[in-house]
Amino acid sequence: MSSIRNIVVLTGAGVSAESGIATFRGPGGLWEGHRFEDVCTPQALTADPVLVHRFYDLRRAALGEVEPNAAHLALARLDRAWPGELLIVTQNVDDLHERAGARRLLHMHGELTSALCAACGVRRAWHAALPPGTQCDACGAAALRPDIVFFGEMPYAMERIEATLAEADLFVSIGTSGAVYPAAGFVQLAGAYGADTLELNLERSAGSGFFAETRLGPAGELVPDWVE
Ligand code: BJW
Repeated sequence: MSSIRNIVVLTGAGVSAESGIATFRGPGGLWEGHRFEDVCTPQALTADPVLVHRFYDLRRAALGEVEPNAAHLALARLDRAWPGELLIVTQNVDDLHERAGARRLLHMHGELTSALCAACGVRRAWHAALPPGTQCDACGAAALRPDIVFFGEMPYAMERIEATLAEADLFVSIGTSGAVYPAAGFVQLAGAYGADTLELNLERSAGSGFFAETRLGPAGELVPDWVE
């Protein structure tokens, strides 16, 4: 990595799989039992707030039963040790990267441990279940909702992510199927700006053909090997 200074790492559900959090599109995926259209759109939240809140309450509660794995810990070590620019962009809404110690981290699809006011945009910590209908204490104009980027909503920090990709020397994608945009397009963007591109995934993904190199295997083995 001698000529590399700026690194962008994109992580997906596969990085948390070995911690026991189900991925979205694999067997036993999170959507089983719930059509994701029923829980992951703004329309679903309006139509059935109790169902949507319960879905995220259960997932939030489950965070207490999982721990960061070797992949999260290796990325946190990289974050602490890397002297150049580094940004870990996670699509995951769990808190395992930060619990492993990563600091240069951005949650582009929101966070289970955060609540969002749809009226004023304030975000606040959400550790215990808040009943549907709990009003925003900052503006009082709307009910707090899970701080999750639903389909059709703009992911967080897109300008910053795109600017960072433009400066990247290396883009590394870990444990994501490449099925959901705009994250699925980051490899092409980074490549077009001249970054080297590496994919670490259990199996070939929808975007594998866009990477200069793909290494296949579990993140808990591949990520420490790459970092060390
Ligand atoms: C392992 C492993 C191990 C397993 N080790 N690996 C038509 C064409 C193009 C786009 C669209 C379209 N129609 C609609 C759209 C846009 C839409 C979209 O992409 N839809 C697709 C379904 C087609 N996107 C959006 O709506 C986004 N917003 C948007 O586009 O705004 C407009 C915009 C315009 C211009 C610029 C920017 C924006 C919002 C997307 C929000 C996604 N939200 C979710 C739900 C979060 C809440 C929740 O958790 O409940 O985010 S969906 C879900 O998918 C979640 C994930 O972050 C995301 C990605 O999934 P991920 O992480 O890749 O998981 P999996 O399960 O798919 O894959 C896991 C991988 O790991 C697999 O490859 C395994 O092999 C691997 N693996 N074990 C290593 N041990």
